[in-house]
Amino acid sequence: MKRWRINTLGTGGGDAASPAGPEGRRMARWSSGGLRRIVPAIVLVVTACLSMGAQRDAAATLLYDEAVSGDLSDTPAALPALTAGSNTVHGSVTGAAGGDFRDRASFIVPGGFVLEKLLIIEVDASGLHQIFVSLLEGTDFATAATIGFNNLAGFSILPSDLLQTGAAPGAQGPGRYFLDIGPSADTSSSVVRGYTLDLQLASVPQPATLPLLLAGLAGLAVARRRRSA
Ligand SMILES: [Ca+2]
Repeated sequence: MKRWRINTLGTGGGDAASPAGPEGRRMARWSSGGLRRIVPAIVLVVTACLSMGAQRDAAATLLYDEAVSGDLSDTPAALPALTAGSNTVHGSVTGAAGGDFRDRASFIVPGGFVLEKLLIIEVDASGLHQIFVSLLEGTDFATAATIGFNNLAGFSILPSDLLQTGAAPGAQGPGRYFLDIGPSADTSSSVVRGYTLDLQLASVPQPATLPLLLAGLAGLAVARRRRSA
């Protein structure tokens, strides 16, 4: 590990090597007042950066893993509640009909949030991306309408955002949604096609907070003008 050595500046007048005159006084000021002011500021910035990183990490949730919670089947299972940030779903399908031919699941986008991205971040099928992912919206799967579809046959560039491919429906507001995942090519082959999806949930500013914010800013401006008058 590399060691950093900090050259401390003279703290008193006893060091013969310390420059005298204005230069010396300037350095002395740096060592006493300047450093005292700067060091807490640096600590604050570093702490803020670290805590931001921690929040990002905390926002990455493994929402569902077939290896842990069981195979998703033709009947859509309700996924756990999404949280703001990344919500990953990890599973696999095969091409053999009657086997693990479909993975279906439902999830809710709660009020005040949007599904900002639906990323297909990983597909494992011997280098071939032979799956499709559909996003549907509705109260139940039988009548739900398809709003996004991504067919990953062949070599696709990942991650791929389903909300920005095909018809590119864009961010989706509050409601009930369904995922429908299956093999898109070589459908008679029993090769296992693993996948990882990332459902990215983002909060939207409430319309009521904007007028409040503007009123607060206007109040501050008036108060400042009165004070200066
Ligand atoms: Ca599965």
